[in-house]
Parts: sequence; C-alpha cells; structure tokens
Amino acid sequence: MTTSLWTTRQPMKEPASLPVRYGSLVARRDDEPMQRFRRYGLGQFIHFGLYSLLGGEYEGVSATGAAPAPEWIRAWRGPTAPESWTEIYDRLNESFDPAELDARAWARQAKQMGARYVIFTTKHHDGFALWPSEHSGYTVANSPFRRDLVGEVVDAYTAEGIDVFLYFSVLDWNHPGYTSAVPTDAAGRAGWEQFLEYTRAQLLELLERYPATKGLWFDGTWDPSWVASHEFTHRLEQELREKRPGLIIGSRFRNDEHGSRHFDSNGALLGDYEQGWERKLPASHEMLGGNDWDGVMTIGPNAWGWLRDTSGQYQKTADDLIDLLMRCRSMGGNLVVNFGPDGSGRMTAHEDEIAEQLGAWVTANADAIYDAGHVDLDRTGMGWLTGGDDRLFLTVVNRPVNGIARLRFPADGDRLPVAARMLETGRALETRITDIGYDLDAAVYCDVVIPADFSAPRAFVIELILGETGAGPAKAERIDAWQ
Ligand code: FHN
Repeated sequence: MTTSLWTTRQPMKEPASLPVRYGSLVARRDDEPMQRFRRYGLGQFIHFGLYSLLGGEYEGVSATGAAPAPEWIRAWRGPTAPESWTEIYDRLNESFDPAELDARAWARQAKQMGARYVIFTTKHHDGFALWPSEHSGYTVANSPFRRDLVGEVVDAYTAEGIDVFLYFSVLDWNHPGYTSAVPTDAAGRAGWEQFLEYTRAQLLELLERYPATKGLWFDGTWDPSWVASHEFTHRLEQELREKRPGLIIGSRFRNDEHGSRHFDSNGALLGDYEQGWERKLPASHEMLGGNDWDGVMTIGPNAWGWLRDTSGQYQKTADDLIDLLMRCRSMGGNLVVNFGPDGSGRMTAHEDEIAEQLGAWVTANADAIYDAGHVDLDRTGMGWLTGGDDRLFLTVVNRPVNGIARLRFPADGDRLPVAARMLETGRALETRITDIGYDLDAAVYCDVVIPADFSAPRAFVIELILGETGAGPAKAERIDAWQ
C-alpha cells in the first residue's frame, strides 16, 4: 500500500529490547470508558483562547506566514510583527470578555452534528487558563470575562450527553520557569522544578474541579525539557489515574527514559490510545497494531484557532469530512473535527454549515458509524467498509459507473451477503454472488446492483446482511479441481 505523507507517521522504531523503567502504565483496556471511546465515532475539538480575539491578525496586519498558525500568533516574528508584540499579546487578558459566549449553544450544535465527545482547550501554549486556576495569575479570573469557561463547557456538553476531554498544553509561554531546553544551571533547574509542580497542581485542580471530565488531551510535550522529565511524568500519570479511575489519557503525554514518545522503546503504547494522528490518518488498519486511536482534523489547512481571513485557503466540506470520518471508522478510529470560535465565542458560518450538513448525514447513517468498526475485508475503491456481527456497511463515496458495487470475500469465509438495502431509505437492493472466473483467485465476489434511478447528493451507505453459506468452501474446492 503506497503511503503519502498524510497517511503515515514517523516509522515505528524497531523494538529496541532496551530495559524500560518509565514505559507504559496501562495495557489495552476493555473497561466501560474505553468501550465508549471506541464507539465515539465523531468528536469535536474546540480551540478557544486569547488568540481567538485576533483571528490571525492585528490592527489589519495578517500574521499568516509569519506565525505557524492563528493560535500561535504570539510567536509572530519578522518584519510584519508589531513592535513589542509579545508584550501586547500577553496583555490581551485585559480585554478578554466574550460576554455573549454560550457554551450551551456550542453543545447543542455539537449534538446536532453527532459528536459524542469534545476536546476543549483549557490552556493553550500561551498559558492563559480558561478556568480560575488558583495556581496562576494568568486566567479568566484576571480578565473582564471572569467566568469559569471550562466549567460552563463541561456542564453544557455533559448535559447534552457528550463526553468532555480537557485539552492541556504543557508548553506554557507565560510561566517564568518554562524552558524548552533542559536547564543546565541552578536557577534554570529551580525554575523548571517550580514549573513542573505548577503543571501538576493545575492538572490535579482540573480533575478536582470538573469530576465529569472523561479524558485529558495533552499537547506541547515535545520540548527536550519535558522529554528529560520522564520520571516526573511517569509519576504524574500514575497520580492522575489514581485520582480519577477510568480517566483516558492519550499517548502524547509523555515518553520513556530513552526519549521514545507515543510508544516506549519496546513499542508499547504510552497511553490508552494513539494520539499522534493530527491532520493525518493511518494508511492502513494494520499499521495501528490493534491500538485505539483518534485523528484530529482542521477544517482549514492548519488553523486550530479562529482565522478571520481564510481567503485562498481550502476549507474542508461536509463531503470531505464524511469521507474522512468513514475512513477513520473503517480503521476503528474516531475523527475529531476542529472548530475555532471567534473572540466573541461565535462559530464561523462555514462551521455552522459543516455542523448542519455533517450532522444530517451522520444522523441518517448512524448504524454504519458509531457501533460499526473495522472489518477484515479487502479495501474497495468505492469507499469505506465498516461493520459488526452480521451487518456490513459500504459507504460509497465513489459510485461505480456500471451501477455494480462489487465486494470481494475470502473463499474460506463462512458468511456472504444474503440481502442488501440502502441504509438511509431501506430500499432493497438486488445482490448476487458472481463467479468472475479469475484464475487462482479463490475469492467470492458479491455484486450489489445500485438502481439507475437512485440518486444521492452525498456519499450513501449500502447495508448488507451476512448469512451462512457454502459458496466459499465449494468454490475453493472447484478451483483446486481445475489445477
Ligand atoms: O501546537 C499545537 C497546535 O496549536 C494545535 O493545538 C494542535 C492541535 O492538536 N496541537 C499542536 C500542534 O501539534
């Protein structure tokens, strides 16, 4: 299978058979929280913070191209950056007041979209906390807004039945003790130790304040200083799990003592699910090694926070996201779609449209999404296969011009389609087992006829019911007889 850059990750290190003391703390879990995680299907990411006030620009000057992304605008450098920029940015808390923000409206919209979990930025790299943390002076409590936005989001989404994961950036440009490099002098080490304790205190505070939280989603854990703190992070993960049994923590939180992130040096997953799929998705189910995972995706090219001017930038459509969603589900993962509200807490018009259109499709095809997962069948160029028990779903994104949806089943398979229908309408479809006569191919082919008068504005799902059959073994014997 050819893989492009967007469908792979750094090559997995060959297991080093090194002694690993600070490796994985969890084996694959089958408890209720992880069973729910596997059935989330679709999630919503929300990036909101001081950067949302700016939309990637300041006083009419765009930072695009001079800052990595709108939520990174504090890192704006070069000739276009305003004079004393970081000082200007760091004082944005003095004007942070999205008074109209209504987390209940966000949650209703996410419910309409079909999201079953939300990942919300409690604190991004700028260090500004959207909850009144007792461990920082740089929080909503020190802004005209003054409200506990994290608490409002947790309550609103939980009330809609949507599980809440709290995004937390370890990287913190505001804390004086933070250093990217490993500290080498006494003052640096003392500052870093204070930073580690501050990080621990904020995380314990979040779990204490928001008991409904189902997971922690870590970010900004790539700097050498954090990578070198593997004893601290190993201890902290243990402490977080003890404080909140059932808590779900992704693989981006920490690394082992050899610096191996996401997976320890012997290939064991460092967390409950692989969290590295960001604006990229696995090329195949096999490369996941049986681990749980989710893929987080921006609607624009690389804007997590609100971007005022998206002209010239492709904005993914509902059709794009349906394709990505079913690609994820076909490999047993969840797709998390990012929303970046503006400084007043309003979603963009395009995000509203996506929520409505994606939600309508997800609602009509829910059976193929939430409780349906990876099926061990050949991929098809027509779209994505999901299923479970005796149901098989083919999400058709590329409609065959001959009107025949042909699926390949292994010869030794004991179940073949015995009936098919359009999932959304229930319209019965003609199916037939077709012996195409491929030499040496002992597979069995099932053709489903897509009626010529059938039209669909978007991807559509064919549901097949699988039944016991003798066609498989009999065909394999026939092929042997011809040799
Ligand atoms: O640097 C961040 C970025 O701003 C954004 O928050 C994404 C979302 O997962 N994470 C980091 C980039 O990998």
